[in-house]
Amino acid sequence: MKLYYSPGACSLSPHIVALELGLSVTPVKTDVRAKTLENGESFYKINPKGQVPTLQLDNGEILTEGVAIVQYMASLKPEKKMIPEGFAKFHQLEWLNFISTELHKGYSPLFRDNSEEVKAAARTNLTAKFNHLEAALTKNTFLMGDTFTCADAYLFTVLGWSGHVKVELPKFLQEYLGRVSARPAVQAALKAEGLTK
Ligand SMILES: N[C@@H](CCC(=O)N[C@@H](CS)C(=O)NCC(=O)O)C(=O)O
Repeated sequence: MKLYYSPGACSLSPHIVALELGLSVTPVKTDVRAKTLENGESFYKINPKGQVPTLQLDNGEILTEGVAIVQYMASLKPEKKMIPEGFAKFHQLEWLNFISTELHKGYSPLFRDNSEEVKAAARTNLTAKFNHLEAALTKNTFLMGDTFTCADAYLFTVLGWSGHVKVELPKFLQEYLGRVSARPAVQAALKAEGLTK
């Protein structure tokens, strides 16, 4: 499989999941602004949306949308329990959707050429959304309890943008980032994307 990624972008989430699962995935660096690959080919040919993450299966089939990609990956190695069993599966989906629609897209205005007023409103909005994470992350090691799941890979990825766009993280989230970043697969994904040495 190939995973089209841009260093540090939301594609870091499936990159972490792939390494946690021990899947054989080749990362393909993509310029999401120019919409090109390193060999000069148009990225639109792979994904007409022009967005990472994009997964290409060995049979050529394409899967887009980070939430779908991480669930597909986790389904290949059910024994790793990165998708919980029973009703907890839907609670993880609840988190993935919250991270995607409320947090990930809540950071988006901060990466654009917006006025300081718009950016300040985005920061206020995110700070309010962080409150919804507090009960889970002060009680548990990870979002779903003691087991690291796909939702943690995604949450770690989006919270990791905070320093770059001047979003202040409460202490419980700083501690959570510390716990997640200590994982060997997370360190390996950061290194593979050239984000750490
Ligand atoms: N709905 C998509 C959004 C993916 C997305 O926003 N990707 C960003 C990087 S974090 C990107 O490719 N941006 C370039 C663009 O939208 O043109 C998903 O959840 O996978």
